[in-house]
Amino acid sequence: MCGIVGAVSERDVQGILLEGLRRLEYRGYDSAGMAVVGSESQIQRAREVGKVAALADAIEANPVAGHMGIAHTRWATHGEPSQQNAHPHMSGDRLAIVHNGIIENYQELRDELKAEGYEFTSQTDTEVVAHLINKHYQADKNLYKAVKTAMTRLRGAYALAVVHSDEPDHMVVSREGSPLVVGVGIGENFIASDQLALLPVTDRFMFLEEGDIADIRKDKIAIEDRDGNAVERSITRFEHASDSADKGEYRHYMLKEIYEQPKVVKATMTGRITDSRVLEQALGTDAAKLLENVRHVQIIACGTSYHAGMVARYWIEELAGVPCSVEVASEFRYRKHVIQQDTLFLCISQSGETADTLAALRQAKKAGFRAALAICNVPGSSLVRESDLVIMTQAGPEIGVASTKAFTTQLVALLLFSVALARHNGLSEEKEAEIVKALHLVPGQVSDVLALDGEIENMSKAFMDKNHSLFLGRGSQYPVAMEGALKLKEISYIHAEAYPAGELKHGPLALVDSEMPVVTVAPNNDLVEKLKSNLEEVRARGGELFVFADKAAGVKAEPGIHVMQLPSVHEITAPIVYTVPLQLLSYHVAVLKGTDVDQPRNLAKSVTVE
Ligand code: HGA
Repeated sequence: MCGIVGAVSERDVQGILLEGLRRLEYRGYDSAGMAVVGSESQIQRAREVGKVAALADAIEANPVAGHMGIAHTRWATHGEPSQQNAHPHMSGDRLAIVHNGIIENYQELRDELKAEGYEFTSQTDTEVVAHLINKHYQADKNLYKAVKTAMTRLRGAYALAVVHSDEPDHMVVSREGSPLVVGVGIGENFIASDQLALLPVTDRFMFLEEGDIADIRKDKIAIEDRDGNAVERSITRFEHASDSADKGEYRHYMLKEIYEQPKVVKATMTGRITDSRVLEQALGTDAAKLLENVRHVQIIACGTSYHAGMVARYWIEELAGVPCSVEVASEFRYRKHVIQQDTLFLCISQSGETADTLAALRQAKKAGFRAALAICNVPGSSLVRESDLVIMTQAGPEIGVASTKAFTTQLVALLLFSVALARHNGLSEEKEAEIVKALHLVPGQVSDVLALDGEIENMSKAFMDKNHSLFLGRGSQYPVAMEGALKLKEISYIHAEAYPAGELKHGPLALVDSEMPVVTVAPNNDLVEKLKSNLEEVRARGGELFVFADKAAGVKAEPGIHVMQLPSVHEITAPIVYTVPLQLLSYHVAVLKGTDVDQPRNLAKSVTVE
């Protein structure tokens, strides 16, 4: 997830670009660079390996002054972090480009361009784009046209910003699959991967849409959509309420974080999928090599992250046909294990500092696993630094102790991983396209569930004076039930247990009576008929049922059975969507009980102790 930033102004842009990069460092931090068109209409470039601070030092020693420039902080996907591979990339000495994303057909384009005499100085896919644009520039010396023509050849995901020193008064930007926002100034304009990068210079933003190309001048912004129509993109003001460290209009951080899910779930897939494919290299430069011969996956995590791992086991075994074990870190680290050959170690932690998970990772690195992959929300955390591959979730800071958006974004990251692994194990293109299409629908489906908040709040009244509850699910919904029960325990202090519904009759059914509400998640999968029989078992003992179900599942409301209809979702993505009503239910029960929702008793957010 690289970060790009650009500015066209009356003033020197170096400081604006550097500050933008510092604010984008959460997206990438293995190298950074900047290219500025100077007063003599020549491009000056600085690139450094490491953090933005290293670039800042380099620029202080050798300034790159000018009124227009582009800058980049990198998280390598093609080619190791090195100065040669750092952006901006140039074609000749007059054209420079920064890029966030992955060009899937870069090898084919690279061969073609090499045959035409273009020389490559990096291993990146980005340099291919630089030469491709330059090639088209030669035809009629028009940067805008050259970028537009080049776009027709690019497959994959990208946000691009391009400058040419012969056209020193504008830059051309475009996006497909990776985010790009235009910051609107007075007598100056900006672009960036994220509006946060530009807050020191503007609070007015235009969000480019997929396939857009834009001409950015200091006093003019012109945008065309993918069909070549001139379009206006509305200007929105940055609302401080949407700042992550602020509760805004919400009563609690937890509620705000539940409501952020459509946005952050989308952010976690953006740039990593096309319409129909997962971009494997978005998982890291070496992803293909490391995933190729994986014969077993060992997942390690704690708490909510452990539940995410349990969902992933269903995906990994079903889609990839690769055996997968899941274990809590505090157990794993204190026992002897037999490591099967070619096992991938996968650890999941929101903070990346969870003591037990970190200790397990450190053991694993000595123990002969094939490689370690981390799924994490905090860039630069210990887990991220110490793993071979990393998939960052894009949840933004999570402040409520009870995890919500971190969980659903972990699920998205795990599904991307499962599909990438499955591709090495015979997943058909059709099946991959079906899953990716289903993923694209998830943010909208989560919003639909949020619209049921009022009804769920109503439902929550039935739990207020209860001391115990059961949560049931089958298949990949069993871990969803576990996560629902954990949420209720954590913030409302009601004892909640989750069971695979088929286990009821082996014991817990003895507990069921009118004082024991039973919550069930029932998407319309092939286990639904079996689940309905389990519900009958509860009903026959006087238990009150609260069922979150797909309409097509045919669960009927009747006395003692409360049914909340959820949108129809694909079976694979259902765990992500079905988590949300359970979060809302716990939240409302806790509010009714008057507990401290954001900081429940006895618990801490980042568990950095054993
Ligand atoms: N493929 C480019 C950009 C990487 C990126 O956007 N990472 O998130 C590179 O490897 O430099």
